Amino acid sequence: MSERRLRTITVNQIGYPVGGEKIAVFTGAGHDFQVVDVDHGNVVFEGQTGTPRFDETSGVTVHTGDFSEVHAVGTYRIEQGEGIASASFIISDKPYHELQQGLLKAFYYYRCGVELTEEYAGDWKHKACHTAEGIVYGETERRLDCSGGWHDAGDYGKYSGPGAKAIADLLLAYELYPSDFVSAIPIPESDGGTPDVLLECKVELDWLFKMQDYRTGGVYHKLTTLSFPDLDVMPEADTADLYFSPVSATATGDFAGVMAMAARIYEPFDSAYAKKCLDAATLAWEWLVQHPTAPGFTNPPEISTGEYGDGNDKDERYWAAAELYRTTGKEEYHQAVLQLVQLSFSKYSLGWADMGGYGTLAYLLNGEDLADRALYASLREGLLAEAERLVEQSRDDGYRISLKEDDYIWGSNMLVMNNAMLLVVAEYFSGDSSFADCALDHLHYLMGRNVLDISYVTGFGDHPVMHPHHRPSVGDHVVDPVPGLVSGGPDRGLHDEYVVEHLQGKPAAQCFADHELSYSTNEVTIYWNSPAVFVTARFNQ
Ligand code: G3I
Ligand code: 9MR
Ligand code: ZN
Repeated sequence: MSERRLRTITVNQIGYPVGGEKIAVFTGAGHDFQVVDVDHGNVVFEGQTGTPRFDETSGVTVHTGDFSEVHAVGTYRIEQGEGIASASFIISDKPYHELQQGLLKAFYYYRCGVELTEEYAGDWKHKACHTAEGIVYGETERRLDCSGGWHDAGDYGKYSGPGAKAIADLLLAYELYPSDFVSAIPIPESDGGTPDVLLECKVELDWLFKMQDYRTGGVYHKLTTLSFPDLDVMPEADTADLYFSPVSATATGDFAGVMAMAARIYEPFDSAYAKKCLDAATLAWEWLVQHPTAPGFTNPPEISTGEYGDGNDKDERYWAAAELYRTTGKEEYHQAVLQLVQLSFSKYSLGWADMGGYGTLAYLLNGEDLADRALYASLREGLLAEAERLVEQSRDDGYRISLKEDDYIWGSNMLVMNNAMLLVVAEYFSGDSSFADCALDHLHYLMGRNVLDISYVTGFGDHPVMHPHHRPSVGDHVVDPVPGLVSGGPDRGLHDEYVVEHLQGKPAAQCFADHELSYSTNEVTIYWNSPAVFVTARFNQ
């Protein structure tokens, strides 16, 4: 990682919406600051920062400067005399339009099994990859088509549960904010009719169908080579055999949930496809009913790729039941929700392992009239209480986000965006815009208002991540990484050799290395991008 002098004034490197709060975070000594119009060179606002305080998670003393009074659309910079300046940023009605498009376009770059053509991928084009049939682990004679979908991350594995989370975020974003998905990305399938977000999700759904064992309804946990290929291997050069790992209850629950959701959302565009989704969801549900208890997935001995282990499958079952109820209205699924909701798991989490939040959202979005009144009220109340807790935690944080010190885990940026998503949903159900303000603070953090003055999205902001642990970006010899990818972010657990060597003793929010070897802090995944699409969609309203 090249050493770079950190700026002492950090901002969202994209910018701020015209209305609402605009805050920069300062770490230097001076308190007076000016907002300068970059195009005209004049000072448009002068202010003073507030009382400094030490922020433990970031390890710096911070103070904030409020320039919410600047309302004119334009490009600005914050300055504090000679040589001290922030990144330049815009103030506009929809500052995050391109960002949202870029975050969504990332899924095209993650595509597997097809050529990424110059027309759509530019310099990041590559040949079709992973087109051979996969071997069903433990059934050497059985080979099945497994092409398509999205690569999971910086590796080329394809994992059913994480894929379902990514689709769920994108479909929820579309469901709540359809007007933000009108412009073409574009992708090869763009037809001006079906929104691109649905066409892109169909790529992953089409692959997910192949992960279901039609004989039983169970869903294979993942599809990967036995071990990870080297870091500079392009997708089309990764030709080792692919294996379907065994069926798991978590994958099957996620599959049922996302397919039931897709059945509802694709119905107006393609009812035959919607029926196919619902049939697959129903079959998966039958597997779950027949396997009321199942051990958590662990890698077979020969397989060392991502495990995505998760010992609790109640949350995935709950999500499946809630989506099936919402889509079909059938009482059996309602009864299943009422039973599952009593079990022990988080009802508000949106992580790849903890999918209970999606069940709760499905139940609430279905409306009070079709719900058990008491359960509806308690889930709604619980959601708002959780959001309120996030707001309070954010008040205590120097960079105004809800992560506490021990929340800086592998993929902490997923937590940043998941929490923002929950806040946005709380606004949706309560109409209380203070939840949205707090969610926006989380986006500001992601885009540069953080102790490392870095935009965690490749290709966006004036100091973005440049060296993600992403095999195509390492192997393609193009200087810039594939754009629009959300990096995992600081992980205080120091889970790879590179950070163990370089980041000992750093405060939590500084446990990040923009280095391709740091897979535990600087990898990218589809399910870190997807909640960011949801959040930006809200702020493009
Ligand atoms: O939840 C616990 C928390 O309670 C505890 O306080 C904390 C302390 O470290 O750990 C938390 O668990 C972490 C877990 O992620 C949370 O989701 C584990 O430490 C951490 O090791 C685990 O990391 C996962 C990582 O794989 C290693 O298993 C990431 O979530 C997961 O996103 C990542 O996924 C990989 C795939 O395996 C392969 N493909 C790339 C992908 C991204 O790196
Ligand atoms: O590249 C792999 C990455 O996608 C995974 O998230 C990570 C953790 O499972 O592992 C990476 O592979 C590394 C392996 O675990 C250890 N040797 C170095 C590999 C990176 O090239
Ligand atoms: Zn591939």
